[in-house]
Amino acid sequence: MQNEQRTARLIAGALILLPPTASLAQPAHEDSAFGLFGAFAATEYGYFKSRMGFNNEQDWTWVEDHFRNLGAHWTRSNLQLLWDIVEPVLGGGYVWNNPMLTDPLIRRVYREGNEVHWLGVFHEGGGPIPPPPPKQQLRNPLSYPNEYQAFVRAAVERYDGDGIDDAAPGVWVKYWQAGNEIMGWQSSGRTVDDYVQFVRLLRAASRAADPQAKLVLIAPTDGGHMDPWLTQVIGALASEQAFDVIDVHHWGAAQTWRMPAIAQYRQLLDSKGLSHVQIWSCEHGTWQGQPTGQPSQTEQDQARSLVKRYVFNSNSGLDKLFWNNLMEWYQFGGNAGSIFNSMGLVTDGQGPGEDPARFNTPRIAYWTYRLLAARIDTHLATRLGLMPEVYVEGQVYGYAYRRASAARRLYFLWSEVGVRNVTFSVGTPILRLTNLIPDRYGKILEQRSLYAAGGKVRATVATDPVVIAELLLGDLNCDDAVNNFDIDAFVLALTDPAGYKAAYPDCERDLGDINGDGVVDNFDIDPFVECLSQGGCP
Ligand SMILES: [Ca+2]
Ligand SMILES: [Ca+2]
Ligand SMILES: [Ca+2]
Repeated sequence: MQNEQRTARLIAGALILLPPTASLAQPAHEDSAFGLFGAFAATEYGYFKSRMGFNNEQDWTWVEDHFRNLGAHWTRSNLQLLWDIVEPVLGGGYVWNNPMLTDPLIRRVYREGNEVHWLGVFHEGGGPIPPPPPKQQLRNPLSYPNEYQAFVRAAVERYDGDGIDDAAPGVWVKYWQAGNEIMGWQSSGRTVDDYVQFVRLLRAASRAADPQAKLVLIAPTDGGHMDPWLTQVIGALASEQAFDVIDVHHWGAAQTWRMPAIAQYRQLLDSKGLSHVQIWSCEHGTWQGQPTGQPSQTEQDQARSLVKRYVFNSNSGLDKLFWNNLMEWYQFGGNAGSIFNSMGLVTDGQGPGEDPARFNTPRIAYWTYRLLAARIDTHLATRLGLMPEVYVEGQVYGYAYRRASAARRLYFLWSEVGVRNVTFSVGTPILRLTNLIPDRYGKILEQRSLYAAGGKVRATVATDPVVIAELLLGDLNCDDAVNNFDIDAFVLALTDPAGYKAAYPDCERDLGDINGDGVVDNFDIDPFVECLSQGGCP
């Protein structure tokens, strides 16, 4: 206790010594792997906002609530750093509050308590403008390198959170993307060499404003194979410390959950001395419904694919995945059958194969995303990789994680070929299986305890991905520790099994079988007290 008081005094003293302008504002969870693409927007989601009667502020409140509920910590939007929008007349000054709401939107993302990070995309320019159109053609940054660098410096300085020329306290943008997608760069006739030049301009200008600024490269739109255009860019810039992240967009039908390019990019980057460069997928999704010319997919299909997209690809080297989207677009690009009308974690009920009665309700994939984020986000678990005891290529997949809060493991498993029995080594005698595909209200449909024998557990896996969690003996309240907070739960488990089940629905009464004789009874009391005194059961 004395030590705690001393520590508290030291912390209080240190806080007083900090100058008032010091940046304490960095939102938590920069390492999070869970993002949502395009969630905070200015001119998008018109159909949804109009039906809800939302203005942008109300829409952003709706968005924030969902981020918190989902456990998402990243977002990205393409349109707030369109040079022509922010600086409509060259040399005529920057308009930060413009039709794309650059200032209000970024400030809102960083509102206190949100714990959301924004990836800012410096639009590649040089081609036709996305709607709404103030002009037909965007300026090509390469045609005005000095003016473009001045714009980049001003934008990074405004949102970097260093207390100098900042838009608002709390805004903390550290990652900037050099263009959206490769196609947009190519369609205006620009080459790999032109792009390399663009990256150099951006790198120098962003670092001049913020030495910590990180750069993300422009994205290819298929994770099926490496994009030769991008590999040329990586090769040209490899020796310059010019970028920190590559981005690979990936959608497709539910069964195209694998991104084989991720492992290949990882190998390429490592081979060029770029092992610090991360790989993100900042636009990523699959649909529910039947977009034009595409297979019909159920909400379950979408949710199953979401688990595999996260678990398989992150185990191949993917560091972040941004789902495309929270609320979905309506008639994307004027196309009523676009796949992008039907990918949202929350549906608008519009689009082929969607249920109109489901307007503004979470799809099953929403609940699945939430279940995953609460278990495997970067601050909660460490990847241990493929489970060789169960893995059969094309048939059964299994990946292990170690939880940060305790030395116990989580196992994610699914089968591509129907029901399969698997047996694998585990570290605890009791485990809990949870099916990651709940019902449309988020209710878990399958959850049961598994018991190891001889250090191995046997489980049945099928189409729905499941997580099997090692449980801590004596941790009757399932908070990952064995201590005095477990006493009430232990007493309840001992005296009132039904009451225990009602009070701790996600925990397991058998964790009170401390002496391992198969029943929870008075003979477990003495060993339980011993567990408490030792901070854990032997
Ligand atoms: Ca600044
Ligand atoms: Ca829709
Ligand atoms: Ca406990």
